[in-house]
Amino acid sequence: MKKRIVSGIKPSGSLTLGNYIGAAKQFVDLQNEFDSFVFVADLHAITVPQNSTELRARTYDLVKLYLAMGLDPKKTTLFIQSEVPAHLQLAWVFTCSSYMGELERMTQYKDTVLKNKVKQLPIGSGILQYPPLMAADILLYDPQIVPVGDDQSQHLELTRTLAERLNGITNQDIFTIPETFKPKQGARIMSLQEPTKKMSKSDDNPKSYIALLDPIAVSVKKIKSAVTDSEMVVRYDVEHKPGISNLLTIYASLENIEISDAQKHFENSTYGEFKTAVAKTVEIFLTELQNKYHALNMDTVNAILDDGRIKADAIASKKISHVYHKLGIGRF
Ligand code: AQP
Repeated sequence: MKKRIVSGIKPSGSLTLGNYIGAAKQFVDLQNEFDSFVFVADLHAITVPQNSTELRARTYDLVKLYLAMGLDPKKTTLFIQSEVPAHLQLAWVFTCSSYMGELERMTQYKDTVLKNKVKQLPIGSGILQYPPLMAADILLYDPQIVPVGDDQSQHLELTRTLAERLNGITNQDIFTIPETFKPKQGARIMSLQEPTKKMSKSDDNPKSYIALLDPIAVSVKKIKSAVTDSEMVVRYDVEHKPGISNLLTIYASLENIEISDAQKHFENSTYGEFKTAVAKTVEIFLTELQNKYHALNMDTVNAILDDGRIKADAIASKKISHVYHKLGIGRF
């Protein structure tokens, strides 16, 4: 039997180059080798307030982008998280078996608390419960591998802890303990404007990220105005040259080469020449992606999602019944 992978992305904004390089690119590469499940994490998106029309549109956008990137519905079960009720059912089990201290320690939670305090916004409790839902998303399908970017490693570690805890409570291996799979390079693509900070789709400054559906000319301009340094040498050094290192990582990831080879390629280039070359690589990648995205129609997308929902639900509903049974929930 093939080993399984599961992962998802939340439609909380327009997908970025960071989401692609750190996560989605791996989904595409791994689908040939693994039994693959990829979903749109729409329930995660509502941990922060969303406009309903935009959320629905972004959900479809994300599915179309998954397909345009190369996810093949014959190899990958593609579905929407909210259409498989067992995600929320199992999330409650993990909510009850996780501790406040563990949830409050999560960096993503702490960052949101800080951000909202500065903006004087209330802190929704959903953001605290994000990791139990993520644990459910994963453990329902018993995957061996979960491909994610660097920022999700901590949540994955908690997922493993929760799985082990439940296995311990029931004295049975009801959950497979999954391994985190991060790309060799590009696990954390940085903001183009503040390269010590992660590129994020919900960043207030649109110049900080490349949105995959941005007009190409806008993306080219964003690369060309990316923050660098005054040394004028194209060299990979994350600590002292985060901006240049980030652009080298983007270039190497999209060209499918090692960062060291990219650095060699640009050793005699000026920053202007280097940025022009990175922008060209991004332009070629986005043009191909957007052409494929625009060629997809809603009927095709809906048929793929119907099929995905049926396949995912069959596994997930069986799993939740098993978990409830083991925990003594419901009738004999
Ligand atoms: N900058 C990044 N570099 C590499 N990988 C990244 N990922 C996100 N940003 C980067 C990876 O993309 C996957 C999906 O992420 P998500 O949408 O579920 O949540 P996120 O990690 O919170 O992504 P964003 O873009 O930062 O969203 P917002 O701004 O809404 O919070 C994950 O595997 C993630 O690691």
